[in-house]
Amino acid sequence: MSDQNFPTGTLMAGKRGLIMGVANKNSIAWAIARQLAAQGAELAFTYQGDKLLRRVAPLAESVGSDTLCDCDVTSDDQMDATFNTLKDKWGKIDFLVHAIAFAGKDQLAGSFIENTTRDGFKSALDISAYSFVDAGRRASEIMNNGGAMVTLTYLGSERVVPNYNVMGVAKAALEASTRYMAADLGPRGIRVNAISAGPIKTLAAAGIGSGRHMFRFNKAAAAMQDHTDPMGVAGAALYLLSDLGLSCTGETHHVDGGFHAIAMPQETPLRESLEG
Ligand code: NAD
Ligand code: 0WE
Repeated sequence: MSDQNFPTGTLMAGKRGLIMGVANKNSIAWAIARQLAAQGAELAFTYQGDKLLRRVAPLAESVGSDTLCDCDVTSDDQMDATFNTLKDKWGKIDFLVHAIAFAGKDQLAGSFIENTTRDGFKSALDISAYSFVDAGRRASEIMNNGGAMVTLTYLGSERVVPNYNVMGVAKAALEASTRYMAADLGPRGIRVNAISAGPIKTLAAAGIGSGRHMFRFNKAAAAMQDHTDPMGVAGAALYLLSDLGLSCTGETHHVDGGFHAIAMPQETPLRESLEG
């Protein structure tokens, strides 16, 4: 991250919301949480199991949050408990951040057509796409008119990225779900958008085959010839979740240094960086 000073202000003053998907300080959801907190938001967090509570609890505390819910999105009981907790504590909420994705490691390598199993497909789509529909429905039931939701997606939904495989299919479903959710909730003034981030070094991006090549290629081929800064993703989330985002809904907004806009990069920087 280029610097840790998230612009302060009052864009989110009086607004309350749930952040799903913080695993550690490198999580995209954590950059978003800090930016929202710096603009006055009151936050609640979910975490995936006891192992991550040790990491998430001190982060939550550092932004003044005392609401942490153990929530594996494949569990209806834990989803019920999470949203009941919010209802009991706050009554209403104003925003939801969804930054959750998972596919089995065996599904994220080699040939898509050969390696994608029925169970692998189901689980990737369940955790990475249905969970936004499910959380979005539950959130909408306690959301003030004028609220907003954001999810995180990746270009592998639109174009082929080697090894991203079934996750690309799940992200395509997530983006389509964003549009249908936007249509359903639009009449209530609730906006639903997705941010398509470029590659960022998080837990979810660690240990992927071809990771070094991917980060280097993305930097070289992006319009800005640099890595995606999570602060830019956090800034986009602030825009979409605050009243700055009025009338923007059903959108997939790219924050990737312009990588998505380039069909063919200039030869020189690409060759230098691929050889270097
Ligand atoms: P991360 O590992 O920090 O976050 C992923 C989160 O998903 C973790 O907190 C993990 O606990 C949670 N999760 C996975 N399975 C879950 C389940 N069954 N129930 C509840 N939570 C579960 O990594 P990140 O890169 O910050 O990922 C956040 C989002 O951003 C993901 O949707 C990812 O696809 C998306 N994204 C990441 C990148 C990147 O390069 N890092 C780029 C574009 C989009
Ligand atoms: O959405 C993601 C990654 C999501 C992800 C990561 C893992 C790693 C560990 C989902 N499931 C798992 N399962 C695991 O077992 N990104 C956008 C980051 C990412 O992942 C890639 C990428 C990029 C970019 C995988 C292959 C190619 C590119």
